[in-house]
Amino acid sequence: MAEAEKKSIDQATIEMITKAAKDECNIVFDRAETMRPCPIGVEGSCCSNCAMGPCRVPLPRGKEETPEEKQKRRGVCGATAETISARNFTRKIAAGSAAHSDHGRRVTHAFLDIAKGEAPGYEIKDEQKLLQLALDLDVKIGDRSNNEIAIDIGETLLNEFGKQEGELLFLKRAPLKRQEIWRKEGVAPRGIDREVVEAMHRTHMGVDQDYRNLLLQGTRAALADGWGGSMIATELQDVMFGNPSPVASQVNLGVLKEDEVNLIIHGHEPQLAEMLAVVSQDPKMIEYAKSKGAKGINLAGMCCTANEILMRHGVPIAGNFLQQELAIVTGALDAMVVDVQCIMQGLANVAQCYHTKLITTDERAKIEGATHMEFDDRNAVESAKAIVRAAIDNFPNRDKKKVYIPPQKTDLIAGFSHETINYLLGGLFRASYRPLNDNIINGRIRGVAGVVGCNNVRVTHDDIHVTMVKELIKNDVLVLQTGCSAMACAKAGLMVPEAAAEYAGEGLASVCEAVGIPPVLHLGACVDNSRILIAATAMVKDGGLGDDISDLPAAGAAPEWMSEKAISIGQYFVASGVFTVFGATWPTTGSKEVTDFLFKDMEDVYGGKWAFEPDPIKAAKLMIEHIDKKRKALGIDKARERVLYDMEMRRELDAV
Ligand code: XCC
Ligand code: SF4
Repeated sequence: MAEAEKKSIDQATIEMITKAAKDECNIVFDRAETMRPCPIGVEGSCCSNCAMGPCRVPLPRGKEETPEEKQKRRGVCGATAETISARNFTRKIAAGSAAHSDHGRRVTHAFLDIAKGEAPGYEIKDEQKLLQLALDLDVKIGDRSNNEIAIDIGETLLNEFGKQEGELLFLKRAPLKRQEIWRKEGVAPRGIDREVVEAMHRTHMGVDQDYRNLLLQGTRAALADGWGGSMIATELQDVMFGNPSPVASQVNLGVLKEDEVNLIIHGHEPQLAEMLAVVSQDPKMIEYAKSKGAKGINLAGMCCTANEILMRHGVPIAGNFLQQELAIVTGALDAMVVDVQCIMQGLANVAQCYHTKLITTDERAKIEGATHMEFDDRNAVESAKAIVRAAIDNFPNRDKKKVYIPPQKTDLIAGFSHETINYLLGGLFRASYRPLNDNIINGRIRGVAGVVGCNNVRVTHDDIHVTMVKELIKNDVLVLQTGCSAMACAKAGLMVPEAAAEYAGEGLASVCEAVGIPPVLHLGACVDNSRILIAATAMVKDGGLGDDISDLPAAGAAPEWMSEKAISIGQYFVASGVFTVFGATWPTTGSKEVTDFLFKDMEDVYGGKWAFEPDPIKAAKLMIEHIDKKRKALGIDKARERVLYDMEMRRELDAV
């Protein structure tokens, strides 16, 4: 096998890795070879929280440790491997929660600007969701205008970030039993910022030095993400930009066009992307592009910003996390426009090998060597136009000899918000999760899995996602996806209705075919993992599947994770009652106690727990085992056997 073919299962990616080598351009796949992971850091056993260190407390290799030796395995301050491991894990959660929540905060500010009429070009698009939110938050509706209601909603939610006492308001959306667990354990978040700050404080040198107590705060900071910052982001984005509904599009580097100005928007926040989607279709802009010799303007997305505008506008996706540099390697990308998160600094370097203009747009995320063109949502149209113009101006600078766009692009259907799943399954007039629950109870659908998260260059790109998801749907597990994982499976052709017949088990396929949905549903960006929490809660409330999220035949996974945000997501899923399996690498292997707490003890309290399994088939099996365990506890395991028996008989009859 050629070197590049070990690095990805995606043909476009393989071709671009080969092209980068030919063009002598250093990319992430090369850097991963020269930069090997630190063996001590990778197991979570390095502390650099004060200047007496960094201290390394790795497990002794190749031999059992005596209790005396373990006693001595400490940092200079006396911190144990447990403390160091739990501190590092908690800090990852804090960073992940901070990232999602600061995104949520920025969205809330934009929402308020729009409601106050200070952000021309935007409007409240989804009135129904606005009113629903008002009801949820006890905001008066009466005969007030949408904007008046929105101002109250915006202010109420903005207050969630700096709140010092009480509880986050969205916790009330969870099943009652779940809320009680959180209160009893003392992990109900008080305010979003407060939990992140407290996590940073408690992990500072010489503060919290009991790993259980540290992880408790980690849980609280994670819940402040899932049921706080991320949920606020999703809700307000939907109200401002429209609740997603099923939409057809395409994914992979082949969506770039040789004869048009190619502009990619990459990162996470949708405000600029929304405006770019509008401005890039402006006839005057297209005219301008033509004056430079291009046939039009081609906007595509990358990473989660891509998911946002895919879900709402059907804007095509150029690729997932590990393809960001490769988009530039095509030689056909005129501007790479970035906002925040998951933006590799390597982009600046790769852009120098080609003509691509790298444009940063957020004051929180500048990159040396990039052009900074700040985006201001109060002056959105003009800001976005300036960016599109810069891309157009760069079109004539393409070096034609260096242009090669790989042909791969795959069709997909995206846009499955919690509400659309509701309508699709229940019908417009009696929207409900009843049919989904019924099909789980009668066994056609075995259970539900959320497969989410990043790419990680330490494993074969996309391979782990696709292998795991294929195994799950083959076993009649309906898969809900977000993030870069969704893109991996979309590229592999799993997000079209026809995939049901080709890849899904008979039970799942029969339901998908009846409703006309793919067996793998795209729910959006990583902040939209909050949609999975809401969907899970709706399933509980609809009845027949227990009275808590932890009773559902459901599981979660992030098989190629790399970001700290993924750790925060995993922790809030586990603390919400979901069995969650991560692949690639596990950051607490340096402490048996901390790992046992996460992999075993958490289940006693929260009904959910972590697992680590890098092999995607084995990981899928763990998820299926868990789903079957829950089916059994609900007393619906027999129903499934009947369904399978029926199908067997049908097949035999067909054969006659
Ligand atoms: Fe980033 Fe969200 Fe991970 Fe992809 S999946 S690499 S976090 S873009 Ni969220
Ligand atoms: Fe070492 Fe303790 Fe300082 Fe960490 S806090 S670097 S373990 S002395």
